[in-house]
Amino acid sequence: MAVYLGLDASTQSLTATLIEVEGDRREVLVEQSLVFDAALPAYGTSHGVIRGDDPLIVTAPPLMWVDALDMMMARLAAEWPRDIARLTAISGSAQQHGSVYLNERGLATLSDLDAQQALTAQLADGFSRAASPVWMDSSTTTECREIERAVGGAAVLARRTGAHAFERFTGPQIRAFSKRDPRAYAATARIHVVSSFLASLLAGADAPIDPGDGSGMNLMDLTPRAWWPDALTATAPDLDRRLPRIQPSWTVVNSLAPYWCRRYNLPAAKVIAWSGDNPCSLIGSGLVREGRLAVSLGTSDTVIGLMRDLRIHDAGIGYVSASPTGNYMGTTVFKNGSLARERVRDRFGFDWAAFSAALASRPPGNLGAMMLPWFDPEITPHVATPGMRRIELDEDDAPANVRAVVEAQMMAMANHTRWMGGDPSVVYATGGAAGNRQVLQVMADVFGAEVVRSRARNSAALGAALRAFHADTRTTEGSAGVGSWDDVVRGFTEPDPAWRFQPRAEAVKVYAELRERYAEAERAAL
Ligand code: XUL
Repeated sequence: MAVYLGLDASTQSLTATLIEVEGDRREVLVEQSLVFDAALPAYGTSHGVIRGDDPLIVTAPPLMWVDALDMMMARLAAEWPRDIARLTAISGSAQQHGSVYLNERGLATLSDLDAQQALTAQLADGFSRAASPVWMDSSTTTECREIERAVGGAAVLARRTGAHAFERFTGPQIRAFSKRDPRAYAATARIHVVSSFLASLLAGADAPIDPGDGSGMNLMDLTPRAWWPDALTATAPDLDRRLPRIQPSWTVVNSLAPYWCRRYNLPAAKVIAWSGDNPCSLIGSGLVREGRLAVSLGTSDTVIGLMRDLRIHDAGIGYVSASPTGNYMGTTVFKNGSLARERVRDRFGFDWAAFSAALASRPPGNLGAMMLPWFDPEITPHVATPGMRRIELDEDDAPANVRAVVEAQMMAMANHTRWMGGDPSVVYATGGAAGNRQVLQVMADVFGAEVVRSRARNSAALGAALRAFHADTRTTEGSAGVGSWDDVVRGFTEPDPAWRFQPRAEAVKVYAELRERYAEAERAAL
């Protein structure tokens, strides 16, 4: 019986999902997380990141991700040796856009890992940049405009790469680094995204970037799924030789490096290319057909959906990526996700149960009280100068503030994701806050669609495990292989019957009007 491992290196934690597949028998064996702040306090992160004096700059130590991977593999091998002995293939998912800068030594170390020494010791001096910029960084507005101008405008860039230049995207981040620290840039031999970096460590080889994560860089030509020379030239000198190759999401990079096999007694499983967390969530939520959306309520709130045909939003809301199924997908990100909900919760000294009770104590529409929840700089809509705004909202009224933050988030998501394919018939809720029934009822009422939740707690890690399964059955000689993506996800992604929420007609009517008012308030504030 084959066992597949999916890892998800998200902003705040590393999660491992082990699944077993044997014909129609499909089972999640293990779901384990390691939270960076708690498990690896020496790196000094808060919520997985480091913020300095400049609120626009947000980074994470790449060595922390290395440490976490080592720790997780050791734990899996020690605690589930019998399952791990049947490990057939591994893939992974990682927060998108973040970049890792290796010097010559670091690049050489990838293919020469020594099983006698911890990974961190071998890689400690392998970076030309100690701090990796992550998706929460919004310090590169100047570079975004420079890149757009150099390629002939924002619309040209979007048509080629799927996106206007976004501050967090890897290309603008690389440009900023090459300008701010040209010597360190010159000492950079390889620039990986988080996903391809971690895949490289498992494979003991320089792993490719898959087209799903490559789409989050403002550097890849979306149709041929290859680096776009104009974007490379517009971004930084000699970038071509610093980037890994782009290869399909189902590429077998190598077998698990001897480091892992010797050190933890792991089998030489296939290492499949990693992808971004949103492309992996698409699979792990079962969004292998159009007309379904997934809303992930995590550090960021992210809305994704499969697209058969390429559709670009002209005004630069959201972006289009290559999907791991071989099609396209739309992604729209709202940065003020769980941190905004936590701010409101903490301001009134609530725990999540009290937060839910407060939410349920106010009617749909919140008696007209509204919030623009831009505690941090916002991605959608673009808000450079943060600041939460209240509209007819008493700042000391706890239930009203709780309802206001949740309604605002849901209305912003519903309004700004229409471009991805119209109103969805069903919304799959995932992520931490999807465990809150009151929040999901608001989501159903605002979207006017059924909201469901699947049994898997981490759709990105599950999606990575399912991609490992898919790639393995494609490549196993003599195997019939899986017929379709519907077959791949079958038995893992069906909605949990205990977690289905129907839109309520009265509330849907209230929100239809309120969504217009909310859009108006956004326009007025900007
Ligand atoms: C996607 C995005 C975030 C990160 C972190 O564009 O910025 O969703 O992938 O999860």
